[in-house]
Amino acid sequence: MDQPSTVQITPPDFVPERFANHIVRRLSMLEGQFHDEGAYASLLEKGDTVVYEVYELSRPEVAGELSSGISIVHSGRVGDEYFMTKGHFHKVIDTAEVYYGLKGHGVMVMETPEGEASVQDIRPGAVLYVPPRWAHRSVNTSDDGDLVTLFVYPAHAGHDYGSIETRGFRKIVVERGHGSEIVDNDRWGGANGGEDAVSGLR
Ligand code: PAN
Ligand code: ZN
Repeated sequence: MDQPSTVQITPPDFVPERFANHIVRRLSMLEGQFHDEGAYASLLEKGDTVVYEVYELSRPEVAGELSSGISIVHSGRVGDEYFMTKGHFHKVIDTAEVYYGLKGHGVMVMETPEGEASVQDIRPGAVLYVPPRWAHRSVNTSDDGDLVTLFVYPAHAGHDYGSIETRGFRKIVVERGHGSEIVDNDRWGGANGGEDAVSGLR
């Protein structure tokens, strides 16, 4: 039987080796996600920079278990759009997730297959509840520091990246001269556009 365990997730005692999985996602893995394709191509030409990293305490992927870890979205932009995670629905779509802000600031961009959208602030000390059925993507809106969060989700949830890879989220987060702004994603073709693309998830 597993024994209770403790892991230090913030400095000074953070030990990366304690985490089974270290996932590193580079710019090339986010192809097609940023709205300014020209800016994406020229940034990639300069180097395949690390956009975000995840240290995960993975557990067996069965109901009853919880997976947890820390997500670190680095600071940066592709054109006017902030660095962000790929984002996903959970494969078992009626599973929720909790995020806790540890460092930096940003937002969680969320949406349901039914067309609802929500964008919530993430700051140190904030507990963000992502209910069942809501796809989620974290975005670092700071120009000079990592966005670090703790996450916990049911270990059998799984990740479904497909529909997000195709059309992105309904909302994107950009810098237009006076801080971050949430605007419509043109790839969705309007407020109600694209519902067909996610109908397979219902
Ligand atoms: C998190 C995310 C993590 C990376 O563990 O997987 O922040 O984001 P992407 O999976 O979208 O690349 C989570 O939400 N797990 O369910
Ligand atoms: Zn998730």
